[in-house]
Amino acid sequence: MTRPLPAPPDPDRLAAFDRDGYLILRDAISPELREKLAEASLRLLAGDRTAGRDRSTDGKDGFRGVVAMDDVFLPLVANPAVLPTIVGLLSPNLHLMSSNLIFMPSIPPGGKRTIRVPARHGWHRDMAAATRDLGREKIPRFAIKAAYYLSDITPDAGLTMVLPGSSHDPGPVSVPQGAIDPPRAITPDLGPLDVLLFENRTWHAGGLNTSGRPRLAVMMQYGYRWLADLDDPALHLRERTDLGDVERQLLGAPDRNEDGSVTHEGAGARAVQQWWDRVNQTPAHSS
Ligand SMILES: O=C(O)CCC(=O)C(=O)O
Repeated sequence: MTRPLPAPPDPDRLAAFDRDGYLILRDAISPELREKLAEASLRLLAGDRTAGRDRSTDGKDGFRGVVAMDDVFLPLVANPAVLPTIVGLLSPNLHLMSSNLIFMPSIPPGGKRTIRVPARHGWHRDMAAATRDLGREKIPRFAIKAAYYLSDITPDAGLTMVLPGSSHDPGPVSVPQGAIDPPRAITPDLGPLDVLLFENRTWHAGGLNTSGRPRLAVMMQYGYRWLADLDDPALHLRERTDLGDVERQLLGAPDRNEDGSVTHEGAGARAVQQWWDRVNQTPAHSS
């Protein structure tokens, strides 16, 4: 399947991500898609499905692997407004490690919380298991999340907070006593159609949602193909004729020939590599 080629990533934005550990890409989805994504998310959450369900503390709910649960999420897999920047920051040898729907309820006035309190402030880097195995000084940029927010965006909506520049700081993050956020933490200035990119080393936390409405987000996490999926395998999606080779790679196509025989390591990255070569003649950036 051929689709129009997107613009190459802006080098200044790649440099800003290297420096800050996060980046906002404006107008990454259309209002129509956003509405459909929100509807599909609420449908899933209203159902009794347990496979991939991710319920946690303080009423948080969600799913891992939503791209395999409703086709509405599929346009996010290789979103042309986002993928060039992700490839520019990682390499073409990547796949989608997770598509994670997160429902965060609003905290009622005076409501008790168990996280995002001084004793458990909730600031973290992603990929804790890799950090345990390798040590926090040695963790490189492994993966990038593209976070889309599907509910009303207001200052009290509880968007993800980030600590600018913290991808270079092994931590632990320093939060003053009695507080729940480090002093330079920010809530990114996002519009409804924007996407927030941040990497595994960026210190971040879900903000406090006191808006009176649930906060809905979908986080698409892209990482190198040699990192394990966090979602259940979506083998059926790779058979779909309405998806292209780029999507198939991102959905986990292995290093195999068309007849199923084994080919050389990394061959499964050919689709994004060829796409990237056409999008951008400069070599993929690595950090
Ligand atoms: O829900 C959020 O805003 C934060 C989510 C988060 O911390 C994560 O995905 O690692």
